[in-house]
Amino acid sequence: MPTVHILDYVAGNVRSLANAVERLGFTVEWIKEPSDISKAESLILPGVGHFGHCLTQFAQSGYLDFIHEHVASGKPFMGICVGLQALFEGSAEDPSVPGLGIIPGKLQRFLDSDKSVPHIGWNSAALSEEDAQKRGRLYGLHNNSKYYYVHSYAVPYDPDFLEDRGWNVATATYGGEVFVGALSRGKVFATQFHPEKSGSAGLRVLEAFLRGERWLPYQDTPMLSVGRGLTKRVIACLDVRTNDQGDLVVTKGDQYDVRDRQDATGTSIVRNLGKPVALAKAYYEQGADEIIFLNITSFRDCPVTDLPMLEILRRTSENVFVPLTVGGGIRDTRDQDGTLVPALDVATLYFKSGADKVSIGSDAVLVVEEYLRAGKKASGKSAIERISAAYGNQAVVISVDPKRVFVDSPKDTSHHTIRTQFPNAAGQEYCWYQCTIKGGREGRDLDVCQLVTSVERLGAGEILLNCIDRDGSNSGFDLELIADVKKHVRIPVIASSGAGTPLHFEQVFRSTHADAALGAGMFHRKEYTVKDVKMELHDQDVLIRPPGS
Ligand code: 1PR
Repeated sequence: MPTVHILDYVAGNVRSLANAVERLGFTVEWIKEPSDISKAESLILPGVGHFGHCLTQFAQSGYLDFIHEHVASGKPFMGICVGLQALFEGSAEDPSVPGLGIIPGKLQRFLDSDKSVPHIGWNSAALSEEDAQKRGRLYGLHNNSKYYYVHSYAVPYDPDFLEDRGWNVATATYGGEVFVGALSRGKVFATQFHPEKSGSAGLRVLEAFLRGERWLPYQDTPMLSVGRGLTKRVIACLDVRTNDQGDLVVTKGDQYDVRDRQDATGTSIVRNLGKPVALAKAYYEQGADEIIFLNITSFRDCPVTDLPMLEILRRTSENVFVPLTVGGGIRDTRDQDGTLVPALDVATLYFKSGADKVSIGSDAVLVVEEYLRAGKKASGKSAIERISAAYGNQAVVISVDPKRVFVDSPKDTSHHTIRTQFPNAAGQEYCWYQCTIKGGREGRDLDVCQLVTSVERLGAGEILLNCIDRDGSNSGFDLELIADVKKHVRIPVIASSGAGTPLHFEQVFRSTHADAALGAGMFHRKEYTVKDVKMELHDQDVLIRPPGS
């Protein structure tokens, strides 16, 4: 089997890239030290996280000269995400650290006045229509396909600047900004998106690079025609726990209660809706844009010894080429022998097993309480801060488990209230959203706005916004909660809890600015597929990634 070399500098999920390369029939050799680069015929430089951190690591470990040499020799080279950014002269993310300088220009941060930053999700990488028709598909890129991006900094697209220097450029549009999605000159190819996380469209691009197929014939739209820009994401969520027989199963609660009453004996049993790896694969094939696994009883177990959960990730990432998030138990923890295991090490275990993001629930609430007690002074020691410093804030999702607390008037509480269209039985029209920990078992004196604004400052990259009142209800998302949270943060928000039909997804995207929406029960019970949701959204003119693309 032909071999490709991948530079492994221990930043995030390189396992998925290796899985994708192997799936395409190529063998991976890891570059462990600079001189290994001389042996490489085809070299991939993956990258996630912080520009300055990555480039400093390359420089200190002596990689820069070898990368320059490889590129100059005219051998195939592919840069992915920060691997693309590294080719430029520098980035506003860390102006003190120079890039490789192979391409003139610098990266700028996206403006967040009109949109969420980081830019997370599926967007285009399109050549001009004229170029596409004249030359074909650059490394298999298709103007109608969507690819998975996750970054806050980008190369602004300046028409002709790069083309005049011999680069072919595919662009993407985010809000009013047009930026470089992919570019190539000679045998250098670089993508701002992650091909290994971009479903079959991404695998086609990776395969074309590995086979050295720089231009593939132009293809008319083989699938649903979609517009340019960032799509809304449809996510499938799998709540995982051990059932009464000791098997790890996907379960689903009603307002977080996952036990069914059993007949005659009256014993309650954990609802078993299927096997995690098989369900994740099925949702991927139906067109899910992301998969989330939540280990919902992690507060009882020690995740470091929770090998089955790691195994679920490893096996899923062999077949599922969209982003995987894992949550449950991401916090400083004690191993069975009493050794303290920092949250960063727990997260690292998950990243190495195939996770792209980790989701933090209970620990985020406790950290924010401490942060507020300290007069909004960050300690620098929390799991959020440490993991985002090491892996980038896009890798840190905060899962929020709120429930409504009704009051007669906003004056009756110090918390941020909303006036709801759904008063309670006592006729109270105001409510605040109370944060809970331990899977909703313990309410805290903290409201959702305090939580989300604080975690954004501490370095979180995304909010997974559940709602205990709506969970498992099939009655639709809590639009009031979602709209309110979106007003308070710039980072993306995933709407969760209550989805019962495809129309609920249309509703949440139409009436709030949610960036993504998640379903669980309706998919697990096989009432609807992810594809059903996407087709409904497409029919209603909501921009999506076409299922099966
Ligand atoms: O606190 O960091 O250890 O993380 C624990 C994680 O487990 C948290 O993200 C928390 O939300 C989750 N969790 C804990 N207990 C439960 C439970 O159900 N008993 N599940 C639980 C939360 C909520 C959603 C659910 C949506 C959509 N699940 O993920 O999938 O509500 O459901 P629907 O579409 O069927 O309505 P930590």
